[in-house]
Amino acid sequence: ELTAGSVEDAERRRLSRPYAAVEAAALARPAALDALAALAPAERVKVIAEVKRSSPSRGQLAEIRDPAALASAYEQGGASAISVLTEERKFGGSLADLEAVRAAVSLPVLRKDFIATPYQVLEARAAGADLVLLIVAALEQPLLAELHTLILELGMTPLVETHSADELERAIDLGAALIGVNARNLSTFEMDKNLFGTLSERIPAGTIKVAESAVLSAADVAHYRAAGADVVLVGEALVTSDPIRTLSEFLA
Ligand code: IGP
Repeated sequence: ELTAGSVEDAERRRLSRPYAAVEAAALARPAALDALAALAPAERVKVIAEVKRSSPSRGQLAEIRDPAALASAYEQGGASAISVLTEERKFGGSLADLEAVRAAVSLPVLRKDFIATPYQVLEARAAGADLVLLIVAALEQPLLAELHTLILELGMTPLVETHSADELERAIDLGAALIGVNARNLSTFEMDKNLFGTLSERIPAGTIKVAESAVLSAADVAHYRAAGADVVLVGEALVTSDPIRTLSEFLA
């Protein structure tokens, strides 16, 4: 039986897992799934569906008792990949959520977190992630480049998140194949639904373009699609509704 204490103990053991052990676990995983193939531009927009309990801007969004069941619903509803928030303090997520989702679906899975160290990238692969988010605003260019390279070396796909023309230039300098534009400013939480359209024309041909955040309706999906999005990343709208029905509206 799991008590609060035993969960904390498990967490402490996990956090203290030495680098070499995490690296060994990462290398022992079956190969990562090909996320670029899964998200490749197609006649229809694609959806990355997010398992998201809470956020600092919106508080608790949903009580997700079974992240694996939610992810299976996303898969059944036609999502092309699953994003799992693993940040614990503000988003209520965990690597355990990611592992549970990985075991439940055959779609590529994204570790969504504030990644700032190689250790976290290894943890992602050890938990079964196929993609890892890199937030340009949070990383100096040399560290961003180092993490980008490590993700590729582990056979995973970096999703490089931007929120300005300067950040987009830095993502392009990396040679990123999958670039996101987040409508939400992560410092002020301000939302700009038109930012994607402003930046997307500067994204080089051959790059997969992801519009992140502020997708609440089929009209929002159409708005991003018209502005050139290959993929939309959706959290709140899915966890606060019947996800299969909402996905069918978004993908109609
Ligand atoms: C999903 P929304 O508005 O659909 O719930 O947003 C996703 O874009 C958002 O969770 C997100 C995020 C992030 C969260 C985008 N970038 C970086 C944490 C960290």
